[in-house]
Amino acid sequence: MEPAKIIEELQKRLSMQRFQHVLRVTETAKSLANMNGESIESAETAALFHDIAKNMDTDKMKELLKRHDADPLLFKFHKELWHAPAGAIIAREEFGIQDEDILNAIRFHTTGRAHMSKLEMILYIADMTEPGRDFPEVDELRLLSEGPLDQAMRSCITQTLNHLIGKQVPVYPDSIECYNYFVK
Ligand code: DGI
Ligand code: FE
Ligand code: FE
Ligand code: FE
Repeated sequence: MEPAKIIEELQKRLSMQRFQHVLRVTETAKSLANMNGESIESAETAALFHDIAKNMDTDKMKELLKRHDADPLLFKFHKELWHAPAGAIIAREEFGIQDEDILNAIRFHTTGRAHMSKLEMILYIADMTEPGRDFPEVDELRLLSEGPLDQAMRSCITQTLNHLIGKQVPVYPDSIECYNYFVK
């Protein structure tokens, strides 16, 4: 799908701040794809769609997920986790994206998971290290993102888990499985 068409649609659905984040993630993801011999076009499509459901009404998002047989466990966790699988559904149903790797990158961009593909890692790392992100550890993660993807991913998911545990919020099983997979 033409990036310009997706961008037009994003502007209708997202706040200006969120839209700008998506553009920065997209540039970061394309650069990571280029460095790692992965399809730049796939990285661009996955990144453009990744937060498309971020500003969606919570009840509508829940309804959409239920209609598409999402894992009921999701609803026992914070609604922050819902926009990722909802985004994958929207990309497929409304925009005709069929590439499973792209859809999985969108679906797992918030939690990560075990056995992530290169594209999935690229989107996760890009989302976390885009130039607008500002937390104490981000510069180290940016440096690591210039090296092997699995090593950068290990540090990113460790940072996420540390952050969640520091806040004493529940950690979704996919996030824990992701951590276990990458530290092994
Ligand atoms: O949508 P973004 O803000 O660009 O970033 P994101 O989709 O990676 O993360 C959204 C939020 O989800 C972020 O505040 C961290 C949180 N999160 C990630 N993994 C988990 C989680 N929250 C809980 N409760 N459990 C998780 O496993
Ligand atoms: Fe997100
Ligand atoms: Fe993220
Ligand atoms: Fe994001």
